[in-house]
Amino acid sequence: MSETAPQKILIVDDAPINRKVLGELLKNEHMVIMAKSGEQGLEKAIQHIPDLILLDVMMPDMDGYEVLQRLKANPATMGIAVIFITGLDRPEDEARGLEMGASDYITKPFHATVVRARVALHLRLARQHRLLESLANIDALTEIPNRRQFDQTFIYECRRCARAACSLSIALLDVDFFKQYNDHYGHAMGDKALQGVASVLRYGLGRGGDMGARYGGEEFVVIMPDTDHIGAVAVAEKLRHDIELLAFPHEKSSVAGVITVSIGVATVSGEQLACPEDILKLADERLYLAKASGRNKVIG
Ligand code: GH3
Ligand code: MG
Ligand code: MG
Repeated sequence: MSETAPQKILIVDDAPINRKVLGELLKNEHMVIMAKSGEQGLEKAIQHIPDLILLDVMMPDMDGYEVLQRLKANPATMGIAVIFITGLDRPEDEARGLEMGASDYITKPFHATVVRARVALHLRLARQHRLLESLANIDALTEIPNRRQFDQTFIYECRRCARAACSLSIALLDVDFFKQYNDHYGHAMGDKALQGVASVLRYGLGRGGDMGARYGGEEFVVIMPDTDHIGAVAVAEKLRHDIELLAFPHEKSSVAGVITVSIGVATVSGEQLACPEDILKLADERLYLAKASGRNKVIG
């Protein structure tokens, strides 16, 4: 994102006059999105992922504290800065808002210049925060999500799938005979091959909710929420095939003469979702079976 791209601000307030005043104040410099209830605020936050949210506290359907709590519970929205703009001016209200994770607290009636200045400050901080986040969550070599990002998303998806009573699938991929590849072609070529495998995970996953990450070394992992076992094995099989089609020559591989991967797939639902480690263990056991039974295979 360029430094000059306009940043998105979501204003959540049930009073039309407040939305109008704040909108007028900010619309020339920023992209402004409006929501007239807490529920709609959450929907629009997920839909637009704004850089900043100006949040009213007292709203009839869902108050601002609850909206904030829900934003903070969702990895997709937890990083968004939230400023409360509220008529509640008791110190304990302000302290509560800040303790719950709001970035700032502005009491009404507000001064236009102060709102503008604080919005500018938090947008600046949001930019810096996002840059650090992406550095912390993206693998430097392959530029796909790293283990840290995977761990966060995995725990979140396990909880979400448990609540929604759906199944969650995981695929663990490991490059076949990669030590020999490095030994024969050199570490720099090894790095290129890992970038190739990562590009298949980045572009070859069909559904928006699926996420491929570098799990470590020459191992990769794919999370497939709301995906049953048959569907997950089909996705894994497609990935295996696409990686083979990259056709990175690997003359020391006895499997196919090109870079290949072995994949273990596990699907869980219901109570099993309470133990994320077990899902990974199951996928890992199947990956081991795929290795033991000849490599360049999917075992589900
Ligand atoms: P298998 O088919 O059983 O998986 O055998 P393997 O040789 O792939 O497995 P092993 O675990 O023995 O070797 C993994 C190799 O991956 C060793 C390690 O040096 C290499 N590797 C791990 N991370 C990187 C990396 O970032 N770049 C490069 N070039 N190599 C890496
Ligand atoms: Mg390995
Ligand atoms: Mg390997």
